[in-house]
Amino acid sequence: MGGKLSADERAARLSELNGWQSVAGRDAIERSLEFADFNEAFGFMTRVAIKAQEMDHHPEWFNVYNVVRITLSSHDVNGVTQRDVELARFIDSIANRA
Ligand code: H2B
Repeated sequence: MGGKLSADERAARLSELNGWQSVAGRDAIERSLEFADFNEAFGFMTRVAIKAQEMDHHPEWFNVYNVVRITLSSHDVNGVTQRDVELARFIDSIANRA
């Protein structure tokens, strides 16, 4: 289970996601999200953290006040896998409710 997605598979999955793009020079995907304020941003991050812990699959992320920038990559294979797509889908599903 769970090897790196091929370039075609990755492009197909990216097109189904919301606002994700490939990272230049690295096999990873990223999305930036903007919230009303820090409280909403951190509430969102808390929900993602709980999901990441359940999945045992963790984001790389950067937060300044109301902005959260997330990079997803599977460190064990150094590339994008179905686990990253699953976490990205979860992030998309809660982003609009934040
Ligand atoms: N997160 C990500 N993004 N990639 C991994 O390979 C990974 C992880 N491995 N979270 C997990 C934790 C591993 O280190 C533990 C030991 O299961």
